[in-house]
Parts: sequence; C-alpha cells; structure tokens
Amino acid sequence: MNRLSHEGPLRVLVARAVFPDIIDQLRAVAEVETTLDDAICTPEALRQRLADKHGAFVTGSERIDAALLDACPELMVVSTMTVGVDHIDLAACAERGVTVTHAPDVLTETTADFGVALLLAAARQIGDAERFLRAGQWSKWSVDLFAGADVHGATLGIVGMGRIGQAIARRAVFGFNMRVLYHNRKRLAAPIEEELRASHRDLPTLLRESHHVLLALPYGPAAHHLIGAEQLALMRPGATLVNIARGGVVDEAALAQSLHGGHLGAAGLDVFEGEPRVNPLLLAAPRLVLTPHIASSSIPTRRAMAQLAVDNLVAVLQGQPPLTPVTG
Ligand code: 8YV
Repeated sequence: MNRLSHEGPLRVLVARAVFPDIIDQLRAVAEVETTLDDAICTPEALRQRLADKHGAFVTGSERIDAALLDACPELMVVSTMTVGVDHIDLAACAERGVTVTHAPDVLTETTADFGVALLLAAARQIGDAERFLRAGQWSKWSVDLFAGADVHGATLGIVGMGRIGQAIARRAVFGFNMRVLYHNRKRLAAPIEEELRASHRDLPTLLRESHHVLLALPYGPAAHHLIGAEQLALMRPGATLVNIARGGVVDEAALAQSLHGGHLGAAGLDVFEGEPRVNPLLLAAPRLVLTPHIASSSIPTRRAMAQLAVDNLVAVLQGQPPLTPVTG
C-alpha cells in the first residue's frame, strides 16, 4: 500500500498537545494519535510515530524532511498550524505526492498587533525600564530616564510586505501617523500602495531612510542573514530593528555588536536562529526586547490556527481540496 492507493482506517499523528476539543474533530475521519506531555519529538521519535500515519498535524517545531518522508510511505498530508513553512521541505513533499497545507490569514491581525507592540517596547525601552523598576533601582525621576525614540510620525521600513507586513503598515499609517516604506520581492499593486500610503524602496535605501525597520518576510535561503553587519551599518544611528519573521534573517552576533557599539538605538526580537536556544550575545546586549516566538499567541488566534490545520487535514483525508494549500 502506498499513499496513492489507500484502503482501511486512516491514521493521523498530532505531534504536539493542541486544544483537545479541536483535535477531537479529527476522530470523525481518522484514528488519532496525540501527545499529552507536549514534548518535542526527536527526529527519530517523530519518524517512528509517523511511520504508519496518513496525516500529520504539526507546528513549526517539527522538521519535515526527505528522510522523514521516506520513512512514512503512507503519508498523504502534512498540515502545519503555522503560516511559515520553512520547517518543511516542500520539494521533497511534492516529489512524493504529499500535500502540504498551512495556516495563513487567521493569524495576520494578531501577529501585526504584536509587531507594533514589539516596536513600541523596543523604541521606548519598556523591557529595560521594567527590569530597572523591579530591581529596586528607581530612586528618582530624571529628565532622560529611559528616554527612547518616538514611534508616531516616524518612518517605518517594512521588509516583507505580505499579509502581515500590510496589516502592520495599516496600523502604522492610520494609528501612528507614520510614513511607510517597504521592500518586497514583488511590488504591490498601485491601489494597495495608495491605500497603505506605502512607498517601495530597495533594501539599502529603506535601511538608510527608516527610523524603525520591521522584518516580516518569509524565511528561506535567500533571506538568510539578510540583515548583517553591512546592513545594520546602513541604518540610521539610533534606529530600531524588529524581527517577527524568523531568527535566521538576522545575523545575531552583528546585531548584538551594533547594540553594544551604540549605533542601533534598540531592537526587538520574537524569533531566534536555533530557538528555543537564545544566543548568549543577545542576552547580554543592551536596549533589546526579547520574546519567545509569541507573535501569533492570542487564545482566539491560536485556536483559529489549530482549527484551520484540522479543517485542512479533514479535507485532504476525505479526498477534497485543502482550504489553504501551500502553493509555489
Ligand atoms: C507560530 C509562526 O506560532 O505561523 C508562523 O509561521 O511563526 C507562528 O505563528 C510558530 O511558528 C509556532 O511554531
């Protein structure tokens, strides 16, 4: 039997502990193996647990590569509850006829909210200020106490102008009266540029002109260390860098150095290369807000992401087209 000629009961692995009431919906179409302790499987354990399955419900923590797929001959569909798919080898899935689905749209607004929150927290030094207060170091009001940069009225450069980048642009323009520049593989259609009052720039120009730079692009080899020492040096003195994309977009050592050297005003990171491990250079860097990959983490949004992942699995396992396949 292979994935193209299935008979008998369908089997699905839910690789992490996810809202049980949503996962229960899968039981109408398949036998479901779940995990109760939410441990992240080693690659070997994932291979073993997925070996006889037809469907996989995964998060960004599970790596789906060719070796894994070869060990799972019956696998028909990988459904990730994330929008990003850098943890999945799409070419290897396509070669083996495995459908891949993801969870766009449902997390756009929540993630955009968080991007703005991280920008505000970094530019206004909220993390450092809170630690200072809690440590009992606040002895007097001072004119320059945690005096940061203004966000309202400033120029925001958005790198990656997809759904999330555009939702951030809307907040920046209409909520904070910012001027928005953007850099994207594809230029937006003129009516969208007009609606968002956003102007396209090449990356070096965007970096030079922006007071705050926010990264919201998909990750892949072309985006690896897109922001390194050279790009950081192009940014305005005192500028802010915010990364809600993937850790690998930023050269973390170069970022730590720029913060230590005082060129960059502040930074906010929600994502890290090699997360959940965080580069010690970042932990020691000043004026840096760090959060544990939680941009999409509101309860309604995490539920909507899980629901969409389940809906995609059910559709494919029932021989119907998925709602949100990964395309291109
Ligand atoms: C997820 C994300 O929380 O959807 C994505 O691509 O980055 C986040 O929304 C994360 O990937 C969970 O693993």
